[in-house]
Amino acid sequence: MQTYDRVFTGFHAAAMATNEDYGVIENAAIAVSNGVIAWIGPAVDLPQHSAKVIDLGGGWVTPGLIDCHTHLVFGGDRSKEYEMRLQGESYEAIAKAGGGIVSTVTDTRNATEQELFGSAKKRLQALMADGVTCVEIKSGYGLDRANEEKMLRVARKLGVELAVTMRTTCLAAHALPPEYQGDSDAYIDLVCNDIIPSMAQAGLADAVDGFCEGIAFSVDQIERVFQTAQAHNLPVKLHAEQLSDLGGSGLAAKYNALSSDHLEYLSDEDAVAMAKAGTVAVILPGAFFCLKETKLPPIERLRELGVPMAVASDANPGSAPVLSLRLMMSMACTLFGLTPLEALQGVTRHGARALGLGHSHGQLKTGFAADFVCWDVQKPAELCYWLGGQLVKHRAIAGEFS
Ligand code: DI6
Ligand code: FE
Repeated sequence: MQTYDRVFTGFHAAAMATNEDYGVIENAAIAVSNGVIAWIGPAVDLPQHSAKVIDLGGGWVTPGLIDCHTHLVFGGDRSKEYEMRLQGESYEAIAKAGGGIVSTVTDTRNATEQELFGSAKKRLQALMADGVTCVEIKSGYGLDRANEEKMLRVARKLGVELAVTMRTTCLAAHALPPEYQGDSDAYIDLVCNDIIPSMAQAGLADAVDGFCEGIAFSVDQIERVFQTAQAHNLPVKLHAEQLSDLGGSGLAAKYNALSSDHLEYLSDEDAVAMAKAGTVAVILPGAFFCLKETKLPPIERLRELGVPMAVASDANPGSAPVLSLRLMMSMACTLFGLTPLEALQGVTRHGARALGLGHSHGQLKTGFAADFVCWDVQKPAELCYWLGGQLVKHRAIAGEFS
């Protein structure tokens, strides 16, 4: 007789445990112990047990969705800028004129930890209502030690209070703060000599990210950031090739980055480098859509090279005010040409890998976290097919059922 904490039955599962297919298990059962999947398979094969059984009453169970790239903690909003862009102003022109990211920096610096917590909590609850059980949150709107750390303390607290799996990323190299105008190297000194060491010491960051772009930092500057991260045993990731090709993804691959994100302007050479390094390509169709971009990321080539593709929200106040990861799955299919299977892989097994959690999250598999969602659908492809709506029937995080 097996002893489990609880057993779930009454559903079909898309286990997402291989690269090739959904890993369908019809009429499945999942047994959970200590927050981990202790057994999964067809219900008829379930070992004899004495645990409480919860019948989910139909639908499909997938791994809980993983949003591996967000900027959920920030002050204020940028709806004014949205209106300006609708009038024809470009994202880059607004940034150069002191708006854009820097305006969110002012609002974030002026916000208390409680205020940031309150506004980010609502956004995270929206993502969770649409199936997210694991989320990454970046800093990057503080741009000094105290405010960058404030952002990640809020993120950590959100993880605890909402019982979501939380990964935090130091994105101090996101934009040049106004007080360093004209001296971006001096700001990179601050990032490398002060902000990253302090965050590493405080255990506030699980990874280090940067924005490698004409309106942000150069490849050489980002390389200094990566070297610092490495010296503190923190894995790296990068915003690269969103608006132009600077070769950031090649640098990311050189530093064995967990992921390189955006990639609309990715060169073939850098795609090959990512494949060799095992760096995940995180595609962000929400930012592409909101900025009305036209250059598509080289999906076919990434597929051909076997680069794992993750899909994320990029939830941020400027280029992607996104509150639904499922909507991003849909856009990844419609705008970028992913299949619904690839989109689901992108928010489960590959999203996990982009966070360094590929060994424990994003698949329904023995020994993996019991984070899963039961969806009110007849087929997994419906997760991409429906835009909006309430498809989540039930959710379990670390086996805790709601
Ligand atoms: N790329 C993005 O998509 C966000 N940051 C970045 O480096 C945008 C951030 C913002 O506009 O506030
Ligand atoms: Fe981003």
